[in-house]
Amino acid sequence: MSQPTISPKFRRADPTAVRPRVRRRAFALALVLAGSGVVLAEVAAFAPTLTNTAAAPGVAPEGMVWIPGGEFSMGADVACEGMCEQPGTTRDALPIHRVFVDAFWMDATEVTNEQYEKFVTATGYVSVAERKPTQAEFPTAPPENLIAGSIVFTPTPGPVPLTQARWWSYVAGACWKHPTGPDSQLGKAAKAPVVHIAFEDAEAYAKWAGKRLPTEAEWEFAARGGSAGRIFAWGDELKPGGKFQANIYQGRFPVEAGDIGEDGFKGIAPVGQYPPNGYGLHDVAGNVWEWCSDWYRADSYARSAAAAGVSRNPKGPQSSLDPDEPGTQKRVQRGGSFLCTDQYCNRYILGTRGKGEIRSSSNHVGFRCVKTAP
Ligand SMILES: [Ca+2]
Ligand SMILES: [Cu+2]
Repeated sequence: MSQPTISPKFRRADPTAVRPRVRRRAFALALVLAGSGVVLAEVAAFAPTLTNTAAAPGVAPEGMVWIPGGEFSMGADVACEGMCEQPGTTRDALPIHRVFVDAFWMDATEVTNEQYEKFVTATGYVSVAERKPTQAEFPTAPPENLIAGSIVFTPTPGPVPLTQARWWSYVAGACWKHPTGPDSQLGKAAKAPVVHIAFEDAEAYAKWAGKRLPTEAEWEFAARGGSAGRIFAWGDELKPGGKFQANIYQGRFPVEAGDIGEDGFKGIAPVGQYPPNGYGLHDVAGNVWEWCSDWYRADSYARSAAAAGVSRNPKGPQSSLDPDEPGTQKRVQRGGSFLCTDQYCNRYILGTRGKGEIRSSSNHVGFRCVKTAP
């Protein structure tokens, strides 16, 4: 048990980034990566994706699609204004650097409640959010705080400063079966992505299913769908032809009745409601964040780029370091969620990175799995 200093009330790190205006960085720029000690004279631009040519080895496992692998440019180079640079949409997603990944199978959609329930029925698995935190794990927490639960998005009565994330509540009894608390029902949401999944829950499911979590590089290669340098998984326009391509957030954030659902969904959506990307993957942007197997470090890309050459099948750094919360152990999360909005956090932008404390869960984090090709 790993988080002795953090009250279970505050296990989850807040999502980050504020008020972006998306535009592409047109020129190389001088960049000092805080904390890394690495100073780069310029940021490399995107280069074409070199897709492996080997065909899929036989029929895809149920619900999975073939990701051919290859060499690609990893990272994000959109620029933004205002509060966006604290901590910045792309600050940890630079520099753009070349990476090679082998082929693999990937779940076409996020893991659903229905799928997760099969796992629980077969194994009796109890998720982190369902376990009562112990005094041994949280020696400084008042006993009354040691209650099983998870973090739930709680809209505010009115507008609030976006510099403090006041829209998260620790809700006793919230878990995958009860996404917004004990009074909520699983039944209606069989095809919705499972949420309130801590890292070890996702790993346990993957192991049971004979799969694993994607590395961050695999996830991004797959999300790019064979293209290179796009701002979004579907192109460079947020709403091509006026149509949303992902379940994100429209309306005033994060107020009550603020989520107006112009994209077809207020809150979470069932999986697969939007067109798939070039590899047949649904919802690689929006809906729920997806765990990756890599430890999160803000300077991972600077370290990869400093190593020179093409990084082959990278598995991420050996340990976690988020300068915003140096004491916490975080893994990478990707894709953004139904709460992402350009007013606050626009990590539906392809190549941007998220992170989560490994034993924390919330109602906008889920996962999908991959399987190594034979
Ligand atoms: Ca929406
Ligand atoms: Cu976001």
